[in-house]
Amino acid sequence: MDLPVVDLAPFLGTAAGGGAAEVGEEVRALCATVSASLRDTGALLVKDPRCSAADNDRFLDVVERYFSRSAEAKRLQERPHLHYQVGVTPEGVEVPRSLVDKDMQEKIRSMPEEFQPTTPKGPDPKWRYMWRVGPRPANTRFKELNSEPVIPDGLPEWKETMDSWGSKMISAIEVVAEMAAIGFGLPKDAFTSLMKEGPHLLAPTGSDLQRHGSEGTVFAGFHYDLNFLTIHGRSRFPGLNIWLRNGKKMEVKVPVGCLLIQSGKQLEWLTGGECLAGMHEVVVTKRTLEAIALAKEQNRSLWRVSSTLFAHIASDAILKPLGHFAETPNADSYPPICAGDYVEQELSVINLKGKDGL
Ligand SMILES: O=C(O)CCC(=O)C(=O)O
Ligand SMILES: [Fe+2]
Repeated sequence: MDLPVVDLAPFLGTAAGGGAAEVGEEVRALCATVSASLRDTGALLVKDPRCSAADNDRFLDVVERYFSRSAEAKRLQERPHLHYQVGVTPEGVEVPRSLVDKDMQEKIRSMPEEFQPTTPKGPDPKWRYMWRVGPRPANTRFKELNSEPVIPDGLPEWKETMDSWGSKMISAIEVVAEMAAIGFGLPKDAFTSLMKEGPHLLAPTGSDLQRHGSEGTVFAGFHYDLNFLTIHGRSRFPGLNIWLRNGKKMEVKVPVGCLLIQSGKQLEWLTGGECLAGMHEVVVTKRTLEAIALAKEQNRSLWRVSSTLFAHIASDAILKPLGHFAETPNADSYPPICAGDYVEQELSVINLKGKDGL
């Protein structure tokens, strides 16, 4: 089974002209594909004419150059006292949920062996860079730490590249969120109205395949993302496995020029469990090894960079099953909670206050 690829162009044409009422048959069918794929696979591939493969490459090039600096040089951008909310997070800091969550470990043991995730032996050996995207609310109960963005020296294109890729990814997510809402039979802006001024983060990961390139190495241990929707451009090195709703494990192949969307826990909340947060892991696989061999042959960087962006529901907005999802049998499992409180609660489990999307 392959993930469907949905072209956002037809919807973009329609949306420019008006609301959901004017959405025609063809576009309505695309919206149904979006919601069905998020429900059945927790993921979706999209093509957004506003986000080109060249944009993705420009982003990967800059972040690759940054991660290939020495550990000491990168640590100049480390802000542990700000709980790594901005700047770089070194390898060995992020802890996969499957390492600390007993319920999750229980669930893993009950899975058929062929679909079990690779067991991480400790914290993730991946680096990450946190860059805030989009405006924040003037008045909020959840003021993010008052910290300036951290800009690495010697990369003059950094700020513009991060801001530009970040806002493109948010635009793509907003369209997916509108299409999903229509597909689920909700008003077009059911999700996007809650995303306004959310604490969105562009949070690329960087994994050193030179040092950690043997088959089975776990870069990101089995987990779900606690935000609303996650979007990634194509990575130059594959390795992402996702779990479908039917429990099967699937290796994701992102075609050139496509973006990968994954459902997070806040979407699960808003749909009363119709969509479950997609479980996933990043592991060095045979396909990663092939990509490593090719990169070596072509003298390219051996840093695996992801272009991950975590899109969030605004911290002061209430998470609860929306519209008809409030009537579903599972709705009681998703009581109303402020998105900011929910995020803090999740982070306390993995004991990394201030880290999003893990
Ligand atoms: O490195 C990646 O490709 C994705 C990592 C991931 O799942 C995450 O950052 O939440
Ligand atoms: Fe993730």
